[in-house]
Amino acid sequence: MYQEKIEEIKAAIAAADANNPEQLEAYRMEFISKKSVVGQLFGMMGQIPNEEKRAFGQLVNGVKQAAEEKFQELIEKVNSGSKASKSQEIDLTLPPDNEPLGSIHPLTATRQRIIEIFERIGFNLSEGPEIEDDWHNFTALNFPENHPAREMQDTFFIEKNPDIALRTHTSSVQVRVMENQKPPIRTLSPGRVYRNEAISARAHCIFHQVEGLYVDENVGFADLKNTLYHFAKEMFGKETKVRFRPSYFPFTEPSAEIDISCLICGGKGCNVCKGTGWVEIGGSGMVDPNVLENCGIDSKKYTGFAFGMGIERITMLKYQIKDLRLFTENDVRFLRQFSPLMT
Ligand code: 2NL
Repeated sequence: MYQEKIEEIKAAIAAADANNPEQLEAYRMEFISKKSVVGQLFGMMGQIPNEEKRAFGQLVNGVKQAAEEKFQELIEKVNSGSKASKSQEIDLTLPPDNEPLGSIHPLTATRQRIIEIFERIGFNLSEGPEIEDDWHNFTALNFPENHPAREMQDTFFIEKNPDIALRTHTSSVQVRVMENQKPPIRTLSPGRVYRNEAISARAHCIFHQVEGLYVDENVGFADLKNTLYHFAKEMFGKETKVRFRPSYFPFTEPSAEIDISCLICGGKGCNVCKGTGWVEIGGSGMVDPNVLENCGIDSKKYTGFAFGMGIERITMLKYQIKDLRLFTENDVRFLRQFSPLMT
């Protein structure tokens, strides 16, 4: 009696077909799962007379194997069918999806523009470590032993005695260039610098600087002024005026603060320039002979000028950004405003 039922199931397995995952699952339920017709055959073992159990067991196992082989066959069929249809869906002649592009960070755009201006007049780029020793960040640059910049409240020290700190300016890079190269030197050092300051709209403990250095025979203050005139006109427009105010830095003598005519009012006086008509863009000076000697350059033969500017400051002036914190908050509403910027 069961022989007949088994033949029926075998025929049903042989005739079964599946063209998609749903039909495959229906097949599994009908012929593979515990509750399937094949599963139920095993449950019948109890009712089979002992002398027939062996023959019955062999038959049922045969059905089970046939059901599983067919299942593998159908899985392969469904899988290869779906692959074929998917590859047919791809049209290689279509243009690619437009991935949304980010925008250039305003500090990157400013840095690239500054680099471009100076590269065109013969400056090359130099880079150096952000973690510096005392010599390259302070001592070689003529900072006296008791200078306030050497205090814990101004500089992030990593180790004391010997002192290792996060560089407070990129002058340290230029010290390294002077130690390793012979004049003529014309180099530009952009980079990140660190100072131990409370974060506010006007100050941050991490910011970016670009410094320039020119060392050769007969380099004078007129070269410094003309180089920075050229830079200001290229960067801010040819109507821009430049003035130098006497100042002091440990590493230059004489030293001068660099001001440009206010970009907003053109010099008449407004709230951006606080009524003065001028805004400061950086500092400069003739490299102190002590600094040249510290770096192994003969100060009797060679002279040089140097300058430094804050990239955040230049960017804020150029785009009228009022709060320094916007540069690091990564708010896309701020960043997207610069999407048309090209370098
Ligand atoms: C500022 C002022 C300045 C320098 C940086 C310099 C570098 C060497 C030797 C001498 Cl290796 N000077 N750099 C000179 C004058 C001013 O920066 O206000 N920066 C934001």
